[in-house]
Amino acid sequence: MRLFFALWPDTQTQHAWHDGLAPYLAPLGGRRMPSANLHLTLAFLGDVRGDRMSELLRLGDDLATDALSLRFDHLEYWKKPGLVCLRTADTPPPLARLAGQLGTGLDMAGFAVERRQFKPHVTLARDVPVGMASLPVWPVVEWQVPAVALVRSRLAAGGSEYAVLHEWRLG
Ligand code: 3AM
Repeated sequence: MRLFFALWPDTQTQHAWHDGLAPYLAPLGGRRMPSANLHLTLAFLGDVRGDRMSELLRLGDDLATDALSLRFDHLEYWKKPGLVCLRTADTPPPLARLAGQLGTGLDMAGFAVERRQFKPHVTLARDVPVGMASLPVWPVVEWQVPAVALVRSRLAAGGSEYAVLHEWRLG
């Protein structure tokens, strides 16, 4: 199964982002992500054998669970993947620590994780033909992160479907 670790919003927050940011996205075209899919990926694992689940759960149990709040202040268009995402102004130290701890843990356990620089983002739309360099969001979106989640991704006809398999509460 295809798995990833993510910061996972509660349903109300997903709806607030989806509806609140609609006016910014409407003129750009592309394919809006449904509200239930909105999340911030920490580490994408790809296909994982079912018998390795317990290792991932143990790894999650060892993560720091300090309170984490994020401040998203702009949208970015990433030309190559053709996506528009919600971005934080910077990577706050507790988020860098969490992503680093997760990356190291996965590495040590022998999971193949990406070496690309971690750029915290929430994907809002895909297949966006033409975008913009950066678009400020006002008022800024403040988020008290409720949980880290281990999520399963399934490719369906209408796009990816996500199911949260386990959550670790923060704060
Ligand atoms: O947070 P977003 O939506 O940008 O793009 C996929 C999505 O990220 C990403 O993992 C998240 C859940 O599917 N993803 C999918 N395949 C990937 C890959 N091969 C990938 N990230 C890195 N490498």
